[in-house]
Amino acid sequence: MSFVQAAPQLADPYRDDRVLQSWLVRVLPEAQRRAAESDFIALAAYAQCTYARQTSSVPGEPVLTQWDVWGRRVDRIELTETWREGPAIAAIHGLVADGHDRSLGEFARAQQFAKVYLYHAASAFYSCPLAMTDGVATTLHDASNAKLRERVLPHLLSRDPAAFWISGQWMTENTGGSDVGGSETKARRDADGAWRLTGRKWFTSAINAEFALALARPEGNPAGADGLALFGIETRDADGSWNGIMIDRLKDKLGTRELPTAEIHLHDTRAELVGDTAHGVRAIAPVLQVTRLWNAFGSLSTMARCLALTRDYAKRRSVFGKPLIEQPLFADALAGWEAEFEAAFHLAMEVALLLGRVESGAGDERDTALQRLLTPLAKLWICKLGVRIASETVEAFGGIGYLEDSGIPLLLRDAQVFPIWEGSGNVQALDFLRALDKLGIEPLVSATDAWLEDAGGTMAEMDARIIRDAIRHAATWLRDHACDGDGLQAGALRLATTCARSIAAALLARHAAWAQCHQNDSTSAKALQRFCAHGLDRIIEAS
Ligand code: MFK
Repeated sequence: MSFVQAAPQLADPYRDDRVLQSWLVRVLPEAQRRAAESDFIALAAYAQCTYARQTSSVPGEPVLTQWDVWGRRVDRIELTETWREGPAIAAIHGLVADGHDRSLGEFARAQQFAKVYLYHAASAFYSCPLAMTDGVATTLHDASNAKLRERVLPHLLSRDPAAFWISGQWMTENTGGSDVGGSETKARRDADGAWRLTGRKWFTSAINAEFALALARPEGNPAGADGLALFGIETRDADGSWNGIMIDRLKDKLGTRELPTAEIHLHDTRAELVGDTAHGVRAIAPVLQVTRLWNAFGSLSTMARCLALTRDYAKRRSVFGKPLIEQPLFADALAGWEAEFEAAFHLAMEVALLLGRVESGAGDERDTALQRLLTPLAKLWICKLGVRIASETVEAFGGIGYLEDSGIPLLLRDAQVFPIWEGSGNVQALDFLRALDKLGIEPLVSATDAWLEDAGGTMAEMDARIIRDAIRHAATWLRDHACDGDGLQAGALRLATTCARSIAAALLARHAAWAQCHQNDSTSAKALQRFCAHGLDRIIEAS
């Protein structure tokens, strides 16, 4: 028989992930880590199970049936197998609940996002509604409508699959997803004082959700973002029929194809005010902050999957007399991507830690500022990096990587959603400017110094200097452009990328020093050198 190439095998996403394992030991208190370990192991096993399913069958897609055989409008959606499994996996392993579990203290978010990292690549984007559910729960904690809060929150945070609800977030309309102030959906009060929404929502992902938050403009309110109010909607009536919602069609997307994303019309849909009759964009901001962190973790999870498959394949694939992994050029390229991934991992995890610290009350003003500043940076840089690493993965597999039934093209198509979902890279860069305007860049400069201080003498002096210089260059550039609105906007992406990479490098340096000292492992230190050699400073690319 002629030669047949051995297919790659997916290593254990928990036990065989050096970066995750080392981070868990350094950061999570031992008792908490041991308590969460059965969930980590189960989520990794589930990932291997869905990978086997994915590579042995054609992936399904949701199916919308608008009319039944008798001519009744039903808008019924059939979900794929992985989606039908989603509620039980999410509830039992606390993928949303952990982040809001005060008994986990300041590490609640860190534990939650370690699980999200393990689950996302297995989830066929069931992680999307979980991200929105998490963001909506975060918003509802502070909702002044206590009745709504007390009725809905227990469902969103339930660990019981039978009681668990997912939530959508309906912001984007035909007018667009970035400039939300142009939204056209109207809100009016009916005779008995209940709010009714009418309009068209254009990108409603997970339309099977039991609940949604939506922006709409109460009658008489002014145009623009401030005239919008935030509403909560239970999507179904008590008899299971839709609450004034018509599904026009499911979107035909490049990726995320198991995720039912719909165009819908609202016709007098019953809704409840979350709080104020205006300032809805401000009210929905916590949803954006949380889902943007989920985006970063989704991208990280995809990168981890890409790199694990590439590494395994490179051991099985022999060319020009030896395995690919032993070919110096291939090994060098892979080490470069692994270094980028590792730095990204430490940035995302730091944001998760900061969020947990702030929400649990353990954080101070500096933590609050850092969490606000680092969220758009993590979303921006990590989501773009995911696309590049997925693209390199396709290339590493050569012709097979270009074939659908290898499962590899799916990684690239799915990765492409991260820079778009919940605001493009440019929107994140502008959000970073918005945050800098309120908080200044000093928290980033002093935090970078502190992390490098923690890294101490174990790191190369040259790398420490490169990192310090890059973040200071960003601060100088910002000061020089303070009175130049157009220049500031034009350079926002370069500024944000410089800051993201400098901070990721400082965080990797801190971890590398710890791993060298406590685990006698210099792999992270080598990754740091490699990452710094790629360059941190994107501002110099200007003009
Ligand atoms: C897996 C899924 C697959 C499905 C495919 C997905 C395809 C993509 C579908 C989409 O449409 S995704 C796009 C979703 N849209 C977004 O993520 C929104 C993007 N736009 C923004 O993020 C804008 O910055 C935003 C609408 C939030 C605000 O812009 P505005 O209208 O110019 O408002 P403004 O005045 O800057 O901010 C209003 C208030 O919110 C301010 O508070 P104050 O009134 O107290 O001053 C801001 O400080 C506050 N705010 C804005 N962004 C914030 C924030 N607060 C905290 N954190 C933030 N990030």
